Amino acid sequence: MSYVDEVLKRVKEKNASEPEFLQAAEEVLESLKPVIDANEEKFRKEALLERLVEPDRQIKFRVPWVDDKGQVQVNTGYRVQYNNAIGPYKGGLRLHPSVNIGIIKFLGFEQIFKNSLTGLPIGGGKGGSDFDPKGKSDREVMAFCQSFMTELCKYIGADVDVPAGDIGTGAREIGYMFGQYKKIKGTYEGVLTGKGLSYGGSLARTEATGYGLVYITEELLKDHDMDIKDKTVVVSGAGNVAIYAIQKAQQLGAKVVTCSDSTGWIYDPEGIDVELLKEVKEVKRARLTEYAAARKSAEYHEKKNGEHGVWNIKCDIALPCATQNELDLDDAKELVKNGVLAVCEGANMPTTLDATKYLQDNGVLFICGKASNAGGVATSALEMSQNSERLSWTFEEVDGKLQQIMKNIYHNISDAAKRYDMEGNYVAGANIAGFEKVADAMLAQGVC
Ligand code: NDP
Ligand code: 2IT
Repeated sequence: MSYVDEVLKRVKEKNASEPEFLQAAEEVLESLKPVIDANEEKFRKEALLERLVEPDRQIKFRVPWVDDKGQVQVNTGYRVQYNNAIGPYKGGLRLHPSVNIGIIKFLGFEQIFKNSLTGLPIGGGKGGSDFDPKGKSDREVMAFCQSFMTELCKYIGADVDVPAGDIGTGAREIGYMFGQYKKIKGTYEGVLTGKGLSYGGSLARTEATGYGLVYITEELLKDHDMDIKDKTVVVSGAGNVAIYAIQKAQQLGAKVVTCSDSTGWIYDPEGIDVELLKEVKEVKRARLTEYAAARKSAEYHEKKNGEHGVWNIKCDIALPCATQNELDLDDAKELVKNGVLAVCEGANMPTTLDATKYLQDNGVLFICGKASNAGGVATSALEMSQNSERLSWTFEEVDGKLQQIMKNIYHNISDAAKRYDMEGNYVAGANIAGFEKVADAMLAQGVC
């Protein structure tokens, strides 16, 4: 049995109750086969893959807090510090009722390769809690965040591990967590990214993931003699990534006709009104029914079981920006039937493995999240640089660096795929290019 198959078999036996982690591990290890096969003896002796799939440590803790009725609530908090071969652990905090250790591990594992692809010195980690911020008062969210940070602060630091936002964690939550860290530790340091602009945040971090996604999509199309201008785009999600992907795609002349949230989706043939969407989601924290109520051209569709809505709309480009496994094989078939040219992932692992294969087999240009959504964490690393030098760069400066980083990522993953005779396979290219730097650093640092 090959070294990769051997390790995959063991990973499956050891982590049978963690389907999302297994999915991520399978995708990465399978596509590393040509690289590993070429160095099999050395990598096996060094147990490189065994060390890569096992996190440095997993921290799990109780998060007690008091709700507005005076009732004590208890959630579970997690931080998985996966790999710090190339820099301090870096990755977001997800607050969603579906969070469990398998989900945090899949996200942390992906983060290792994504962070490597940015070209910046950041290792991989992820955390979060099964806390649901939806429907909670600001005071309840603050109580949760303070309790969460009271424990988490023991394990993080500007040179150790630097968390940030993810699903359910935005500027409000980061602010409460930063305040609590500062109060307990007594130091003012860049321990979190995605901070507000008045206390060390970076301009363009809010926009970075969505903008970066569109920049890499543009570069992909350009490389295939196409242009994003006048293309019809479908987007899923209506959160941080989706909103700024819609905004940038529209600025570049595309027409974005959908968005979605956890309860329903919008089809707006005249193009999504991004200012209205921001008002509904960022200011009111309301459902998309409010968008439809305020906009004549918009149709609202309630989400039905097993149906993902937006992928049935005819488009040139699809940008999944909500959550994992939201685009399955049926959706991929529908997209191909409707002539989709490119699918680029804004979310982490939104496309199932069989859907990915179907899209690739049918000639659709496909970039996986660890490359295409890396603009967020890359800009977080730029926030860390600004904090270290105690300076703030202009929006144009940060946005310019982001554009260059996304272009570099595209060309690096494209070149890596070509080097292993898999031209156009950007999934393999991303995994290989991300892996090479981490593997080199791990081998140089000895057995640790
Ligand atoms: P937000 O919480 O801002 O938005 C998530 C959006 O997805 C919401 O509109 C939410 O609906 C919708 N959604 C639909 N179904 C689900 C579900 N089952 N679970 C959770 N959300 C659902 O998160 P982000 O925009 O920050 O993140 C979106 C994706 O992008 C995630 O996969 C995240 O890991 C990834 N990502 C985020 C980065 C960042 O910088 N924020 C960077 C790189 C990747 P509703 O409004 O009803 O909650
Ligand atoms: O998935 C991701 O890359 C993020 N949620 C952003 C992480 C970060 O540290 O900015």
